[in-house]
Amino acid sequence: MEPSLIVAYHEGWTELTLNRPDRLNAFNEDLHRQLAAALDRTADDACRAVLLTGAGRGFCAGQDLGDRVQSDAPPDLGATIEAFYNPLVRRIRALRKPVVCAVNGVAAGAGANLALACDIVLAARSAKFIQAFSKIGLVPDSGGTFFLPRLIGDARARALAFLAEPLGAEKAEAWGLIWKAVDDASLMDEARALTTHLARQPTQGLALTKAALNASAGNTLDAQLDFERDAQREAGRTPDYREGVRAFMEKRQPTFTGRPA
Ligand code: T3D
Repeated sequence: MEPSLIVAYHEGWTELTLNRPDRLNAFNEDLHRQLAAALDRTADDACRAVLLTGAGRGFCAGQDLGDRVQSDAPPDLGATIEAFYNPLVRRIRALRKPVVCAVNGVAAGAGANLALACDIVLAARSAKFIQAFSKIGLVPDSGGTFFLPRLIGDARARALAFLAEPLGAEKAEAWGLIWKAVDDASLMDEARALTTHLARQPTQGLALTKAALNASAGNTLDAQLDFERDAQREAGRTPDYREGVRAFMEKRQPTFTGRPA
């Protein structure tokens, strides 16, 4: 049987491919468990960046609704959010390395918000983002109500959430929802080149930058200034900072190891 997640190890980075293409990579429990375990393995220092994408013509269609055909009692969706979707978003945000998402096709429901939880999102020009929840009476989850207004503003967030209209990749880029829309044919080359580049950068510094940006959403300016001070103190102790300064002074390219202080 095909694995629901394909894991490919490269030098310094890991590529994770959601692999249920006949269901547009919708999540069942097996895929959740596989992805959680794979993300936990990327915490290893040897992995300095992660690339997430989908197999086939879709990125991810959110929850597999085939598993939600109701019998008599309604399901407790709060329990599955608590068990699977919330931990997934938390894992990605807490990972001390950049997570790139290559949205290769439609990203709907929790699939769209999974992409938004990643650090840098590239999307194929033909890809679409759909807050599909309202069509089945649900609420945007997996951080949708957090990420959308912060990325694109309240007016657009409300319309996308209430109307579930598809948002094309180019408009998503223009609105600031994602980093970049790229030609379909070059998506994976660009995404892999970007992830390879990130895997050679000062990993500890990027981890601290990620933590600072994560924290800024809930902080006052004062608290954020304190956070930056502490993060900078930690970054200043890393071998990569020393190497970066030396390389600059010696007018050569730095070689970063990603090692902690
Ligand atoms: O339940 C909980 O635990 C709570 C958490 C919820 C999180 C959520 O994500 S809720 C939202 C769930 N997702 C959706 O509502 C999206 C459903 N899918 C669609 O609306 C459409 O499929 C798309 C707009 C994403 C793509 O449309 P299109 O026309 O390109 O493809 P299609 O023909 O609809 O889908 C292709 C196949 O994938 C099809 O199967 P078939 O007919 O070829 O055998 C379709 O049934 C299947 N598929 C697509 N999405 C899902 C799915 N099967 C199960 N679950 C899906 N979510």
